[in-house]
Amino acid sequence: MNTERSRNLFQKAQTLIPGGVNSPVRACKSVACDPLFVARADGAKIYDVDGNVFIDFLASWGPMILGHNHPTVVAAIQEALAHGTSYGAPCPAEVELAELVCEALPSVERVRFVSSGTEATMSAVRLARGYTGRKMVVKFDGCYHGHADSFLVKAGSGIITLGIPGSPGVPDDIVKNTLSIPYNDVVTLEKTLRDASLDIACVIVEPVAGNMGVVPPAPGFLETLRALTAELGIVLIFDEVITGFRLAYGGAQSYFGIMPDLTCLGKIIGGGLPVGAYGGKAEIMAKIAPEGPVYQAGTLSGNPLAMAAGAATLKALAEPGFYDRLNAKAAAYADRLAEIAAKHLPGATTLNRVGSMMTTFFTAGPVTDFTSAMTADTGRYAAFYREMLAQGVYLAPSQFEAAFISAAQREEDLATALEKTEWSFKKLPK
Ligand code: KE4
Repeated sequence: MNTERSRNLFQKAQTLIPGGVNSPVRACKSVACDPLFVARADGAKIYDVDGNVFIDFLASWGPMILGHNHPTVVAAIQEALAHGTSYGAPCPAEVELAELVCEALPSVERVRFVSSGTEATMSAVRLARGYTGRKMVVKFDGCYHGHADSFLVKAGSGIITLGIPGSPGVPDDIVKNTLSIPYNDVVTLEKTLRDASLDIACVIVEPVAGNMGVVPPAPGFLETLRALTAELGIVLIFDEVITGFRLAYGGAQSYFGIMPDLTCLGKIIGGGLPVGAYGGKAEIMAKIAPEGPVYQAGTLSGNPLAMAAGAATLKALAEPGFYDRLNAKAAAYADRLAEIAAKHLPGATTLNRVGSMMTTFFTAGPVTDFTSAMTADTGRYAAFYREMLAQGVYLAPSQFEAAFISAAQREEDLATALEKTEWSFKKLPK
């Protein structure tokens, strides 16, 4: 595969941008290859600057559930563009997207838009602390909620991918107010939440973990979490930056029937443009400035182009049967993928899937939490990733991320990807 232009661009980028990338996991360090520079994307395909074509399973880390360049999303952005790009003032598009989000998510009565998932989660935690007057934040090992100081404690995504224990620059004074406990461990969860000395403001959870690879909630885990936080007056925050509008039109909270107090969103609700959001109970959201005293702000919050892209995306996702079709396609693909893996690496892989998000772990499994996820053979995943890339299939450059099925992938795309998967498994050292 010719990658000359990417190599030249990467060389120049590294003289200007730390690691040559604007987000660490894109540097492909954990899969031991240099990143390809993308020229364009369309439908189910990614095209790099050297003319190589890939079937895309990264979906820009989740947002591109419709596929790239969806005609109605592009048209909505183009129409908005004709009216300007940013006003720094309220605009009708913000109200339209807010209405779509509040109608879609059963627990969200009021919503505030920001420009990234990180902004959404950091604001939700500040709000929970302001609302309860308490300090401690409880998160789960391997879950990632963006890069705000409070969250860089045993976090997932790029933190485990790069093997960073936490992050320098986060003062102990901040870290001491974040407690990370094992995902899916209801005994530790109950013991922790009932410890009155901890002064817990909130628990933030990925209702389906996507940042240690895909790890579903164990039966009863979310139910226990909801019951305990309700009993103890602790704010329950669902970080649905990945699962929001991914698992169902109503997100994980509809998929599992568990209602959080606050929900964080990102990725899909921007339709590929920068949007995050946090929302939930009106009583809690009323504490946010200018209505209440908890401050949060943003120059590009509610950006008209991003709002238009988000609204067009949600309207397309609201089509009857969209998720039934997407999740059925994902299930069929995952079944074949698991068969191929078991045939070529018997007892050495395990596939976790919820809806259209999945991870093939290179370990016997089961993978139910951070500790079991960490048994994965990241060297073998890296070899698999490189072979799949050479075969024209674009996966997440990390064992600890998700692969996504999109509406744009046709049966022939998935059939081709499965052929390439079998070829790649055959080439892996046993
Ligand atoms: P952003 O600030 O990256 O928009 O969102 C942070 C975030 C919050 N919550 C969850 C559950 C998330 O998955 C994320 C970001 N996801 C990672 C990949 N899993 C983004 C990719 C990257 O960091 O480059």
